[in-house]
Amino acid sequence: MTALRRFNESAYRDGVTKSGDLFARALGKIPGGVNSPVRAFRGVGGEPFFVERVNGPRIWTVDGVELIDYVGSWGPAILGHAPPVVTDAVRAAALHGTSFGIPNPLEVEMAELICAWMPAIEKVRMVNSGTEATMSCLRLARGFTKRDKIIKFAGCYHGHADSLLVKAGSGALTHGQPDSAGVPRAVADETIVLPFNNIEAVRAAFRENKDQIAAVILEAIPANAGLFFPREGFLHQLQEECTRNGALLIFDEVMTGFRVARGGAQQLYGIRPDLTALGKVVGGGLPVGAFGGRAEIVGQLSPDGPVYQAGTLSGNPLAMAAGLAQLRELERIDGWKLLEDLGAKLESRLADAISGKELIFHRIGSMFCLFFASGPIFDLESAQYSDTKKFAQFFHSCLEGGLYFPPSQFETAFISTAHSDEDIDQTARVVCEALIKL
Ligand code: HOZ
Repeated sequence: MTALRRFNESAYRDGVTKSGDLFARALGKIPGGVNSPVRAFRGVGGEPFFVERVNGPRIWTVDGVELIDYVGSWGPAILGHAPPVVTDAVRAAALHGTSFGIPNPLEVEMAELICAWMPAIEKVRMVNSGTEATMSCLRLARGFTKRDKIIKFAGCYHGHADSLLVKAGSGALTHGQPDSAGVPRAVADETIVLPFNNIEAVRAAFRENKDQIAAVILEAIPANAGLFFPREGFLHQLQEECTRNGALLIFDEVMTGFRVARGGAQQLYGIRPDLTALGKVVGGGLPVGAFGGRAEIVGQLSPDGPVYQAGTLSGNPLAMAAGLAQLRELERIDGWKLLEDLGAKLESRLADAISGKELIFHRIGSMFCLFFASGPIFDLESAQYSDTKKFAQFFHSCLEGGLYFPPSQFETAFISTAHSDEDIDQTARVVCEALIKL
């Protein structure tokens, strides 16, 4: 890779950059200069850069800096950026119109594909974001069970709906605001927050709130407070507790769905959740989410049932075309095997640099995260032992070396099928150098 320019060139130190100018203008008109807080670099210091174009595993900034990207648009870009199968599908669909607001055949194809790949989803509805998907799962669970309370886990992030912005991960955690202002107390009070991987806490919550809990929602593989994993048996125990107590189990697979395996985390762990929320990969880079599950529950949605949910752009033909093209290509190339091989290669290249240090490398397939701690890390509290100052130094060293990782300790990096073996070698070299400099 040739870095046309690097972040440590004098022009960047002096702030005379197109990105700098754009950010100054953005600050005047956009809160924080960004349209989503995770982009703001506040967790690592400095200013975000602006991007002109992306292709495969690479991004080019407006100042001509070339970077190998491990953010992947925060998850959707599993085939890399602008894969021709997706851009061709979007172009072809756009020629037939960008939005109908009337059923279109691609929605049916998408619903059939999702239900085939995730058998726990017997019926599915398309929405426009992961937030909409999780929010709609909660309403559906409350409508179905006729109960109000939900259990979530500290550090899990399920988008920015009111009930879920309590001890949330991702940008909320990065910016030290895991409980958002503006969420009515009465709403937050219906959310019971527990430590991840602690089944005794779940049992106690069910005892103390008998017949009041509608659902337990979780990221089966939490990826918004760094990346950590469910302990052996935890997910099955959760399912047993939900069944015993008449509550629904909701898997938020916005990050893991169609990424960690064709059938997501639920396939890997052999669990059939009652409801599943999807986003990111399913949309091929367009704004898409989906939620679904047992037909008996999803059948409560309007117009069949009393739970209302709607959307002008839901099932949008461009978005369906992009998502279908991406998913079918992933299957054609056996993308999950490729991603595992690339991830394993990166992990093995980093092993020596990490072993024996206060560093923990967590990876599942193409998702990974480096903690600056001695571990073990299995919940929000243990993740917060990571040294975020060291992470910030590491992030900037890598950026100068031509790598773009998520600008926060409390996010997860993504490999795409477009990353080559050479990209992984180069990444490992830069990461090892960055670790030596700490
Ligand atoms: N859900 C993304 C990963 N934490 C963040 C996307 C965003 O908030 O912009």
